[in-house]
Amino acid sequence: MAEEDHESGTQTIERSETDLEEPKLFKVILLNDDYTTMDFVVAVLEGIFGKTPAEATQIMLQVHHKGAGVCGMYPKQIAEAKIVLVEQKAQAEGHPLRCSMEEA
Ligand code: TYC
Repeated sequence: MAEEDHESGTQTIERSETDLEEPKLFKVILLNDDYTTMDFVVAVLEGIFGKTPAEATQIMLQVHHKGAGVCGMYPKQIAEAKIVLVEQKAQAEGHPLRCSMEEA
């Protein structure tokens, strides 16, 4: 949107909020394995991804049965940080749990 000031010859360009780019979002995907306990996965989904106990159980079971499931969608750096947190907690507690991410 441009407004001309005819006396001074200057032009003011206004950029409306809708021109701002939304940050790209990335899906954090939890992967199944045969060794991580179901309770640990539910605790990760509650503690790191802010899920309710019911949501966490549903996502955990979907991963267990289908092989993978989405834990949430975040800007790139947040998604990367959450993956590091999951894998650090898993390693500290002796679970092989892994995550991946993909552009949403
Ligand atoms: N498959 C695991 C088991 O039977 C449970 C599990 C669920 C592991 C989800 C990882 O992301 C996962 N104990």
